[in-house]
Formats: sequence, C-alpha cells, structure tokens
Amino acid sequence: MRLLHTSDWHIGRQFHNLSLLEDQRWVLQQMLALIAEHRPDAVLIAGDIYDRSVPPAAAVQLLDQVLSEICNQLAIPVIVISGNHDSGERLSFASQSLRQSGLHMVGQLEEMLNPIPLADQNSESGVLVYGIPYADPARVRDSFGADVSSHDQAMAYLCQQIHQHHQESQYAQWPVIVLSHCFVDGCESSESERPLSMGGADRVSAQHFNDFSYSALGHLHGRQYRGQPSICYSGSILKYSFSEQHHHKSVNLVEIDNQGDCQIQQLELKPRRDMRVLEGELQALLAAAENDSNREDYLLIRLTDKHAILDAMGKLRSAYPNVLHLERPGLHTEGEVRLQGREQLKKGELTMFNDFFQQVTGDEMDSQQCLMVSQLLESLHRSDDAP
Ligand SMILES: [Mn+2]
Repeated sequence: MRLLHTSDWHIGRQFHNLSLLEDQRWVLQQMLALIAEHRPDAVLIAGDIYDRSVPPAAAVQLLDQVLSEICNQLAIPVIVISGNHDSGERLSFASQSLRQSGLHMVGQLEEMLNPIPLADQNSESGVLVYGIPYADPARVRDSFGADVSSHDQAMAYLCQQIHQHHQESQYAQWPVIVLSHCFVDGCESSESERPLSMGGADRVSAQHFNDFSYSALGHLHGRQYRGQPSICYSGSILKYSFSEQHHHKSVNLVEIDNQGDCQIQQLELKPRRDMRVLEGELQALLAAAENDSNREDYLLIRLTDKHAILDAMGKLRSAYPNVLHLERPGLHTEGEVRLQGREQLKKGELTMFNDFFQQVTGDEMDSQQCLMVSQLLESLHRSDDAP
C-alpha cells in the first residue's frame, strides 16, 4: 500500500499583500506530476487546505481543478481533513455524494468514525484510514459528551475512540492510518502558523499516535516527526514566512506493508520563487544582484547602512523586483545612541538631514545651511516642550 501525505496548502494566502495563488498553482502542478509518476493508492491532505474559512473564488477554483485531476483523471482517492484555517462545515459540503467519486472530505467530527478502507488488489488486505478533523476541546465535548478540557485530553479521547472502533470493525486485522491537524508537543513551529490556543495549551502528546501505523499530521509548516518516524508532519507546500527560509518543502511517499511497517520517502517540491533573507549594505546588495540568477525571489532585506538612504525600497526593487520587506538594523543602533540625550538627539537629526541632503543634491551642506537646519531643529524641540 502506497500513500502520499501532504498538508497546509493554504490556498488563497496573501503574503505582504501579495497573492501567492500562482506560486501555489505552480507547486501543485509538480505535486500532480509526482502523483502521476508514483501512483499512490490514496492522497492524504492533513488540513489547512484553504487559508481562510471563507476562501476567495480563485482559491476554490484552483482546489477544484487539483482535486478533480487526482480523483477523475488519475482515478486516485483523496482523503482530506479540515484544519484550523478551514471551515469544516463548508469543506464537507456534498461529502456524501463525493465519496462515490473517491473524494473523502472529513470536516465534521461526527464523520471521524466513518473510516475509509483502502484495499489491496486482492481485497483481502489493506489499510483503514481515519480522518480526525481539527476540533478544539469544547467541540469534542459537544460531539461525544466526553469529559475533556484540554487539547491533549481531547486527542487522547479521540484516538481511543478510533482504536475501539477499529477493533470492533470487520477490518480489525488491517493497519490503521490517521490524519490529524494538531500541535504535537516538542515539535518546532514557525511564524506562519496560527496558534490553536494561547500559552502552549494547544500541545498534544505524540504518545496518542504510538499505536497507529502512520499518522499523517498537519498544522506545523516544517517537515518533522516526533517519537517515531511514522508520527510525521509533511510540512506546508510553500514557505509562508521568512522564518522558513532554510526549510525544504516536500510531500511524503509512504509504503506500508501488511504488518503496518512504513518506509517514508520525501519528494521535494521546488517553488516558483524562493523566500530568502538578504543582509548587507545597499551598494553591495545592488552589485550582488547582477550575478544573482534568482533575483525574482521573495526577499526580506536587512540593510546594514548606518546613514539615511533616499527611497531605499525603490532602489532595491530595481534590482530585486520582489523585495517584500525592508529592515534597517543599521539605523536602529543609531537610534539607541540618540536616546542618550537631547544634544545627542539633535546631532543625530542633523546628521540624518545631512545624509538626506547629500542623497538629493550630491553635496554636503555648507555652514550657512547647517546653521539654518540646527536653528529649525532647535525651535521644533522648544515647541515640543511647550505645554
Ligand atoms: Mn497551517
């Protein structure tokens, strides 16, 4: 049995006011090619399909294209759970009818105990797949009347329900696979995940998943596993924050034998544009752009120059068209020095203005001009002091 595990597509996400839809289309096309090449028995998507509970029309359209390609053209079943960014109710629209065509949308907790059997060719063996849609403890209490108050207790309860259901089913001999969207304790987060609850109360123990043959996890955007390699996050399909600049994005290809033992292989995804952080002085960065074949990457630039620069963003964008964010740590240190005293402050402002003047005119201010500006600053500071 061969499964392809992915999660956290976040279709329709904006990043620094820029739509990532074309980047998502690009990487999902690659995934379709990988699915066609490796022909898994099913594709598992562990939540955060969309970025918002009410996704934009173009996002719905892209997901529709991708799913119909997998289910209809490639005739491979797809099992999806909702994540904390999705609306489970909306995702499970028409899910009963869609099951016929191999699309299993598990958005409601009540559907968790309606597992999907994936049989081998002879139908005598296979795996049983349970989707656990994202649910907070209150939801688990409401749906099952369970006495749980934390995410960890809720997950313990749900996993125990699954074990019991499996043992009583006609598939009791088959290995069990689960999909879950949760924060497994001890795993590494990144800046693009929205916390499930405040103050670390969202963590669940990896132990709950110990007895499943494979746990296809979603929510954390870096690929990783905890406890054992089969308790595994595939990671998001793209970098969704600069904190992920060193991540490698991939999908998991999982081979499971009849005993439930897994072999996991990571299949790399290559982005249309990478997300990187560049640090240095303006002139050096502009010069480096000439030999940079990936100048169109999405960039955060940290300028280390200590003086004021006129339209730094405009200058950088002429070399790197997709600079999304600019930081000026060089100016920041100067700012701290300036805080030491009024006189220092005035001097700092004068220096800043001098830099600005130089940028615009190409000349230093003469003594007359310097005097005028200092007098102006002086009077501005006096009026600040006025009650
Ligand atoms: Mn996510």
